[in-house]
Amino acid sequence: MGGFTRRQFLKIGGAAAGAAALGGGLTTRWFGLDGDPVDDPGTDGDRVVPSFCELCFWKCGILAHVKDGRVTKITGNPAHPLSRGRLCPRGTGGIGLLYDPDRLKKPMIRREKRGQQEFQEVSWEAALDYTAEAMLRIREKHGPEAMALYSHGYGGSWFKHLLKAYGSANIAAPSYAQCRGPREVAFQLTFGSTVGSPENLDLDHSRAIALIGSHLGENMHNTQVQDFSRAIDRGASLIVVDPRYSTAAGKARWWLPIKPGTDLALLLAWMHVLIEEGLYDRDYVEKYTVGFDRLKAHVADKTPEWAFTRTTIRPEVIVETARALGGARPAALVHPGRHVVWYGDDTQRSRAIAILNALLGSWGRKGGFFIPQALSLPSYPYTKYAYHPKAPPDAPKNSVYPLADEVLASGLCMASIPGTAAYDVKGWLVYGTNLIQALPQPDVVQKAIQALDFIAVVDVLPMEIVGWADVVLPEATYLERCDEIDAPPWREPFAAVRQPVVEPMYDSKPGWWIARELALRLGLKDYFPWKDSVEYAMHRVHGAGLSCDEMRRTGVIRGPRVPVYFEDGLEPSFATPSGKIEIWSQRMEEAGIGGLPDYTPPEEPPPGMFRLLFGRAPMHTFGRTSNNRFLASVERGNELWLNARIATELGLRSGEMVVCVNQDGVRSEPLPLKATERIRPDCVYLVHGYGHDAKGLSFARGRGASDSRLVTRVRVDPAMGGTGMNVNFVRVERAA
Ligand SMILES: Nc1nc2c(c(=O)[nH]1)N[C@H]1C(S)=C(S)[C@@H](COP(=O)(O)OP(=O)(O)OC[C@H]3O[C@@H](n4cnc5c(=O)[nH]c(N)nc54)[C@H](O)[C@@H]3O)O[C@H]1N2
Ligand SMILES: Nc1nc2c(c(=O)[nH]1)N[C@H]1C(S)=C(S)[C@@H](COP(=O)(O)OP(=O)(O)OC[C@H]3O[C@@H](n4cnc5c(=O)[nH]c(N)nc54)[C@H](O)[C@@H]3O)O[C@H]1N2
Ligand code: SF4
Ligand SMILES: [Mo]
Repeated sequence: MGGFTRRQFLKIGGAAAGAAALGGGLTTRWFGLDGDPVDDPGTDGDRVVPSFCELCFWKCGILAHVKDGRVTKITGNPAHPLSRGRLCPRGTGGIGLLYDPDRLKKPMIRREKRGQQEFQEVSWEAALDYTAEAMLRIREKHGPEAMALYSHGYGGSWFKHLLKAYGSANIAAPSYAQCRGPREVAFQLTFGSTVGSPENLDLDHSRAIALIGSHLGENMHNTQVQDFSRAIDRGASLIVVDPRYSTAAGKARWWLPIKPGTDLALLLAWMHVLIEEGLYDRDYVEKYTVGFDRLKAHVADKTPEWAFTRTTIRPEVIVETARALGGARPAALVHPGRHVVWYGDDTQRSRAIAILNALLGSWGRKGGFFIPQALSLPSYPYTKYAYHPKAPPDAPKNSVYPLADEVLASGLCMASIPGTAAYDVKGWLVYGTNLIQALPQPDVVQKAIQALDFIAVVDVLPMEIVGWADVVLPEATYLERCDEIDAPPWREPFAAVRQPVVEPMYDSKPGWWIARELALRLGLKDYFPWKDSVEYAMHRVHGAGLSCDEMRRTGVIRGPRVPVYFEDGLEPSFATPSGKIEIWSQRMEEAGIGGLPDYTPPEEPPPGMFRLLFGRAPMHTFGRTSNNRFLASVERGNELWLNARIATELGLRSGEMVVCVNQDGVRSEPLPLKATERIRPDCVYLVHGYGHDAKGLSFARGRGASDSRLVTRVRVDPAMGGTGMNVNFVRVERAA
């Protein structure tokens, strides 16, 4: 399938000839979203099946075009509010996953020592019996809580249900403590509501937007990038704060190449200017917030000059950008980011962002944060879980991280090393997460896995984690199965269905089937009373009084529009202890972290070393798409960004192969150098998700370098246990 040019590639899945454009905009194209949105995508296939995407976790509505039993192209469903007739490049590339020749094809059981990647193909019968027996043994010997589920991705719902029925609440995903946890905790503390996914950002109507690292356009969440592009086309002022000149910085009025790890100083100085110059929303602050006076005193000395010495951003730029935000309020938005586990003070930085938005009066306002609304679907009338699960080994009750409101993937991993936590975790069921690349500190992860009694992996590809499994359960891809209904809170309520487009290939099975078969073997039949997931999903749709036929025909049902802004009559309410927006947080104060965010300076890189930073590439989702030949035709590997002047000093040239060696002596795989003015001299940058060493990834293996390997240190957030990962330093050497 190789050999697409970027241009040809971007046409794929885009507008059919003559399709009606709904207002394209130059910037969406510049960011690489596919063609014009279409009303009627047309098809040269036999049929078109609506469903939703799983190439990332945004879940855009898709139309899968099928000819002679094969999926020929995937386009955006015009009726679906998260795609509006468009997909990001990855979404169109789902075919590359479906027809990936390296897919897991049969259940397998480990033959050699754990981690040697040697397996024997077995029947489903044998694999399921083996798994169920191991789970029963663990429950009998150690209690149900000794079994943990790691689950990322939408098909995981069946396994979560299974594990709760089995008796364990130890269910985690790296998308919390390794991703957006601090943000969710901070917004919950401040506004009484998380930002969630998809985020409730009204970028579409914003007149000023500040991005703190969030590299929209490389971070390609479809609707968000569409809205962002529209705001730029309409002339919104864009402020990009990033040590690296990101794709978004290329569209910005101000690029603030901040010294990594010092954002809190900038955020406090912005507050200082907004308050000092009376640019904040006085009415809003008076009516809806508590703690403003304390904040005012707190930031009185956080002048732009003070911040300059920490951030290296010139005072006049700090003042100008603060005025741009203040002048556009309430249609002004400081983006809360998504992957925010950077330096260990991340809940505090996210709180500072939340407070800034409160000063701008943007929560609940047009051009700020809309208040999302969900379509209510009754849950399936299951038997109640008959369990009193033990708190996770590092749960709030055990008081390790007082404000964690989800189980920590890193915590469960730690607890698998015997004797390190309140109790030991002995078994892992891993669904849709490549923990080897997703969790920090590879040596800890390996030690944990080696100590387990049992590990089973449900995946679609032979990723690194699969190589560590005792038993491998090959799942059918999202194009071959039905999952839970998707009805997230959003700008307008909706519910969408995922339905099989084609039959499962090889001997792969849908997750619902695997979970149900395990349940039958675990004596949990009552918890899976339905015949299949379609019956389950349609039961919920029908229960909400919606038409199952319409749902299956169009893929999505949209509820009535309801007010999502305070100015449209939505009654402001904040689910915080005070019932107001908490600028000063009693809970943070009581946790000993401080009721208001405080700046602490980051550790400096040792001489000759650079801070290691990483992020996303528009064509890829982490490492899960690097074996996708369709997507890799555009981006084949990663490069190491290094400041051009530093490269010259080191005698290194663009294009030559280099390796990174971190503070603990860990070496990366070789990768090409990108010497560029677009990054500060004190850090280096690479795209996450490369450097695969799994034997079965015949395409991705050996391409590029893995940042995960170099993240041997973390700084843990004392509020919620997030693992700050931007705290590693590397030397750059010419590859041998
Ligand atoms: N194409 C694509 N899109 C994706 C994903 C994907 O895999 N592929 N993944 C999705 C997921 S799960 C997530 S969580 C998001 C992540 O996307 P974001 O939340 O946007 O990611 P971050 O890792 O926070 O941002 C990386 C950027 O932060 C900058 N940065 C690093 N350190 C600092 C610092 O100290 N200060 C500042 N101001 N900037 C800094 C880096 O230079 C880089 O540009 O992307 C989502 N979108
Ligand atoms: N060093 C470093 N670590 C990071 C990050 C980073 O930038 N750098 N980013 C962090 C962030 S923001 C996040 S959200 C996490 C994400 O980390 P993960 O949760 O690991 O996400 P993915 O890398 O998408 O892993 C997806 C896994 O699911 C499999 N998969 C794909 N589709 C299906 C399916 O339909 N069914 C099943 N059963 N499996 C499927 C893939 O083959 C792959 O093994 O990683 C975090 N960890
Ligand atoms: S943002 Fe892209 S990859 Fe993610 S769900 Fe939407 S189309 Fe799929
Ligand atoms: Mo993430």
